[in-house]
Amino acid sequence: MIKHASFVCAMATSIALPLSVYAEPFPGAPIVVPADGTTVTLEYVSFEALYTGELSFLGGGTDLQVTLPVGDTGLPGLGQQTFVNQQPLNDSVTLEGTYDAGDVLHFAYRVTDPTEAEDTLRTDEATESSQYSWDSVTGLLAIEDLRPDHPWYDADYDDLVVRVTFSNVPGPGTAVAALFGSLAIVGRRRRLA
Ligand SMILES: [Ca+2]
Ligand SMILES: [Ca+2]
Repeated sequence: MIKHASFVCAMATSIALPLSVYAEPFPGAPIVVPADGTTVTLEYVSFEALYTGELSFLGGGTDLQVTLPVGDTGLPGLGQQTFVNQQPLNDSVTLEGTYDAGDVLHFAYRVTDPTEAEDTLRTDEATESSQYSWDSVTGLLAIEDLRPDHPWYDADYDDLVVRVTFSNVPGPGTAVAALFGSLAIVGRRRRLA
C-alpha cells in the first residue's frame, strides 16, 4: 500500500510540472506597494533548485527603475542581503526604508553556484523581470533562476519562494500631516464663511 501511495504521489508530482506548486505564475508583474508609509517584510518560504542563489533588495522606484536605492549589506552593488535559497540564515528580513503607494520594489537574484552558471537577474531590467513571478493576492514572490535560452530552463518559479508582507504603521509624520490637513480645512472654511 505504501509503495502504491508513493507511486501515485510521484505521478501527481510529474504531472504537476512544470507549473509552480504555489500558484499560477505572474512573470514580470511589478511589486507595487499598496499604501503610503509602508514597511516591508520578507519571509523565507522554500526552494527547489540545483543552483545556489542569493536574493538582494535593490530599493524602491518605478516599474523598471530604482530611484530609492538601499545600501549594500551583502553583494557589492546589489543592496540589502535577504536570503540564500539553499541555506537561509533568517526566517524573515525587514527591508530597509518605508515606501508609499505606487512605489515598485526591486530585487536582484545572484546565481552563485556552480560558478559556470553565474548570473544576475534584476526586476528593473526589462529582459530579466520575467524571471520573477509576483502574486499580489498570496504575497508570494517566486523566482526562476535560469533564463529561457538555458537548456535546463523549466519556468517552475520555485527556485526561491519568499512571502512579501506590507505593514502600514502610521508614524508621527502621518499624524502631523493629518493635523495640518485639518487646520487647512478649518482655515478654508473660515475664509469661506
Ligand atoms: Ca527553475
Ligand atoms: Ca526549481
